[in-house]
Parts: sequence; C-alpha cells; structure tokens
Amino acid sequence: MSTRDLTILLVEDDPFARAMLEQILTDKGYRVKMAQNGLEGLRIFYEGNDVDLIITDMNMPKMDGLELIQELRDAKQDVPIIVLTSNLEIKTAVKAIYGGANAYLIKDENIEDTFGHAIDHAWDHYQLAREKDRLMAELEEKNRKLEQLSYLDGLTGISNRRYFDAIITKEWRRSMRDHSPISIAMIDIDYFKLYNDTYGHQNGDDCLKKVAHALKDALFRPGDFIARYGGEEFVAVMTNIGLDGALEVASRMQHNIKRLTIPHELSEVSELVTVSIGLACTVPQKGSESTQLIGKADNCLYNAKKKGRNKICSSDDNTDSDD
Ligand code: GH3
Ligand code: MG
Repeated sequence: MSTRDLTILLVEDDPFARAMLEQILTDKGYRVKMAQNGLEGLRIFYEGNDVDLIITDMNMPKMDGLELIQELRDAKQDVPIIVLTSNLEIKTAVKAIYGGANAYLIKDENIEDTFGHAIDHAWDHYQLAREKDRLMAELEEKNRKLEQLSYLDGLTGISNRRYFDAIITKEWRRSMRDHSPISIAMIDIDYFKLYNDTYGHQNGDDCLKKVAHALKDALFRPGDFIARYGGEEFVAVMTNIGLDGALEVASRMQHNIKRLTIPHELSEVSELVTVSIGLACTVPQKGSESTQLIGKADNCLYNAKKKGRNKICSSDDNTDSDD
C-alpha cells in the first residue's frame, strides 16, 4: 500500500484546526475520517475497521489524546498514532510517546510541509515493525522445526541419541524429586552384522526401521520414550514403574519384534530377527547420575548376549527370560 492510499482518522476538537488539517490531508490524497474527541475517535476507529493511521490532538473534551492512545494500546491495537501538539506542549508530547504514540507533530506554520513527512515516516516505521514481527515469528517457527528435526534419527524417524541425552537428565531429576523409580532398557539386535552380510545394507536399514517402530509400539505411556542409541542399539526410558513393569514392557518389545517375522537365516538363536535387552531400574538418590543406570543396563545387555542372545537380563538379577 502506498502512502497515498491511507485512510487517516483525524481527531481534533477545534473546528478551525480540523478543517485546515482535513484540507491539507485531502490535498495530499489521503482519505480522511474525522472525530471531535477521543471518544468519538475510538468509536469511528472500531466502526469502520479501515483506519490505517491516527492523527490526534492532545487536549480535547470527553477523552483526550493521551487517553485515546491508552485505550487503543490497552486493546493491543498497534495502529500508528501521530500526536499533534503546539510548541508549548512538548512535555505532553513526550508523555504521549511513552504512552504508545509513534510520532508527534508540532502545529505551526510549517505543518503543511511536515505533515506528509511525519505520516510517511510513521507508516514506514509501522510497516517495518510489522514485517519484523512476521519475520521473527517465521524464524521462531523454523527454529522450532529445526530443533525437532535435530532430535530425530534420520534413518528410523524415532528420537536420536541427542534427544535421549537431553531428556534423560530431566527425567532423572524428576524421579529424584518424586522419589519414584526410573527404568532404562538397552536393546540390541542380535547378529546384526551377519544380517547385513546376508541380506545387504539396504535390507539392514529396512530392518532397523521396522525394529525401531516395533520397539516404540511397546511403550504405551506418554512419559516413556525410546531413542536410537547408536548403530543397531536402542534405549528406552520408563518412568514411574518398577522393574516388574519394565520387564513387562521389555517382553512386549520382544513379542513385537517376533511378530515382525523378519527372516534371519544365519542367526544362531532363531530363524527370525531377535533382540537382546538389558534392564536396570532405580529410585535416583541425591548425588547419583543417570550414567550409572545406563551403565548398569548396558552390563545387563552384555549378560543377555553372553547368555545366548534373544534374552532379557535385568539388574535384579537372575531374572532372565527368552521369548
Ligand atoms: P551381537 O549379536 O553381539 O549384537 O552382534 P552384532 O553383529 O549385532 O553386533 P556388531 O556390533 O558386531 O555389529 C553391529 C552391526 O550393525 C555392524 C554395523 O554394520 C551394523 N549397523 C550399524 N548401524 C547400521 C545402519 O545404520 N544400517 C545398517 N544396515 N547396519 C548398521
Ligand atoms: Mg547387535
């Protein structure tokens, strides 16, 4: 919109000044609406919903310029407002600027020349501010999406190690505060190198994707989450459940993997793809670190592998089971 297309609301109580200002504005090509005081100005502003800019006098009956500005700004209206003031009212004008006016204009013999300039300036400034707000909102949205993406594993689409690292500390502290248990499951595909060797890397990737989602589907509660920890290893975090509950989830994971029925001819433990799971559970104590529990779960995973794979081993433990 060029400056000349603007609809300007002129709020001025003095009929002589009003007529003169209206003349100047219409001569310059603006559409002009007029009000005799702030109250009328407000009514006209809301009535037409087409006012681009307001020029207002300060001292007026019923509602003065300052009150008008206050009303509009309180209502989150960001329409640019130029305050008209006499030379003697500079202090009031400064007050108006602090109150939310965008510019002030001195009513003197130069007003005809200064008017257009002040309007252009206020309008440009307003447009720039709006553009800045729009760009900032766009940037925030992009950053939010980027952050989400940076937490996702590119291959499987589930959360990645970065996300796990960020969340585990939070969950750990929460469990510590609540004196509630937290469980970690480390899950690793059995003989996956052999799988790649047998079926090729592409099929290996497909297998990883399916396994990731089958594991994720085993988690029912909103607070629980799973991430790809690295290569063909996954980590799940379950809060507010003890070892028994975590064992149930781990069994469900194995069950889901079995149901995928992905052939793995050369596996020494099954003709299908299987996983081994290490489980550890604790109620975090003051001064303890989540890495201790992760290490424990990792040891349990190592035991599950040592005991033949396709097993769940927990820190408890002689509780190991196979599917
Ligand atoms: P174990 O039963 O003891 O776990 O043996 P494994 O063969 O599964 O374990 P190992 O650590 O020897 O091999 C892991 C394999 O996982 C080797 C690596 O090529 C494969 N791998 C890791 N990341 C990916 C991936 O993104 N895609 C594919 N296709 N393979 C991967
Ligand atoms: Mg493996």
